[in-house]
Amino acid sequence: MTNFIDYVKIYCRSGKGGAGCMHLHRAKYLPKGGPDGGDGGKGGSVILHGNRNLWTLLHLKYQKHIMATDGGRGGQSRSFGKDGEDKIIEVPCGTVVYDGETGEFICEVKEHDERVVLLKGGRGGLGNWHFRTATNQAPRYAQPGEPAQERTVIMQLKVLADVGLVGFPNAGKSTLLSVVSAAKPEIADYPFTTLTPQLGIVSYRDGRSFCMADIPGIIEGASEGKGLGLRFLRHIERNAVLLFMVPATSEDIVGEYNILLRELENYNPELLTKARILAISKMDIAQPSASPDSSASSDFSDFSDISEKIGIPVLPISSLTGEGIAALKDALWEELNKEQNQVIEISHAPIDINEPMPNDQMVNDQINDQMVNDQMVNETTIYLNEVEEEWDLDKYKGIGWDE
Ligand SMILES: Nc1nc2c(ncn2[C@@H]2O[C@H](COP(=O)(O)OP(=O)(O)OP(=O)(O)O)[C@@H](O)[C@H]2O)c(=O)[nH]1
Ligand SMILES: [Mg+2]
Repeated sequence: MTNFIDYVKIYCRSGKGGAGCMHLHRAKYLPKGGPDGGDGGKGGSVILHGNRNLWTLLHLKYQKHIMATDGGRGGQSRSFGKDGEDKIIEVPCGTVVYDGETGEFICEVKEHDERVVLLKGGRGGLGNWHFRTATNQAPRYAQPGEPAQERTVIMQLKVLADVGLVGFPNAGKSTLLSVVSAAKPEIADYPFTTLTPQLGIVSYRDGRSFCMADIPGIIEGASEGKGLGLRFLRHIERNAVLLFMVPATSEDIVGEYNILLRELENYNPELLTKARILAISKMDIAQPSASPDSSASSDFSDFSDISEKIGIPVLPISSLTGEGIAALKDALWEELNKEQNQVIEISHAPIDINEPMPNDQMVNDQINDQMVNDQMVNETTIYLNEVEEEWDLDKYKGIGWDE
């Protein structure tokens, strides 16, 4: 569980453009050879690149700075400066980028191989050769390069899955994932067993399959930060269908369902536009209810009254005995293939930048132990030791750029 990182904060900077060259050609027999200063090179850009082989932002965890290189200066004899090198950041599909200072949404990378320019490199300045005119045959100025762009960004991973599991701790979410897919999530009889989202591929009939995400349990108040809920709620933003889960042993199934629904709504009201199914889990240990007004039905196979009340399909299941699992898969598959459920777009509300670096408190220690000797740390050390070059526009004073 320790290596799932879905939140990183990184300072990024593109390369500035190289300055154009101011040079007047002189040779023994050509004392007034004219201007021949070449152009500066383009600064490197910082580019995000979607990579479906990545499932977390772990590889960026220790990366505090990512900087593309500057363009080279132009030279005499109209020689061009070298272009700066782009910095490509490999990210898992589903990475959303926010401004680290304002929390505003900047961009997202959804598909494999998708490239998004996060910060553009500065253009190189023109050499003085470009500025020769009939009236000014020896221009003594050249353009400076365009400045670099810099920004501190927060990257969040929002897992892309077809079905997201929503339920209180201990509802049996991980157990379900373990029986419908090859995933091996931790399962135990205490709340908050699952601390990080897990994905599993559920194989369906005829070689078809869909992806299911198990997220940590949600409790009342999760949308305000209670429990582990809030920081993981974003992982269901991208799901097409939400599978709610309430154990059959619950005293008030509808009540629990409504609490979960309210938490999602508080977090992002758009979540309620997604298709929902309610699975009543642990049917094998359910007891017939004596009290007639309890929501737990005395006839176990019939949850139509609940279904009617909440307006979504309700299916009883037991991960232990396998009861109802096939029917549940059918229902999920049906929902996934409905036209209106295809679109899983959702707008990314600005984030609260004061939210503590989520995984830090929880997983930091384990990760530190695990990775101190890891190459990733060594790589970062280089970054941290790198001396930041002062970049100062004063040296271009009086020439070129419109001030
Ligand atoms: N009898 C029975 N027990 C179940 C069933 N499904 C899950 N359990 C038990 O319920 C307990 C909790 O299951 P988990 O799958 O870990 O629950 P979870 O919803 O993932 O819980 P968190 O990760 O803490 O949110 C475990 O002891 C499971 O063995 C079921 O269908 N029948
Ligand atoms: Mg779990």
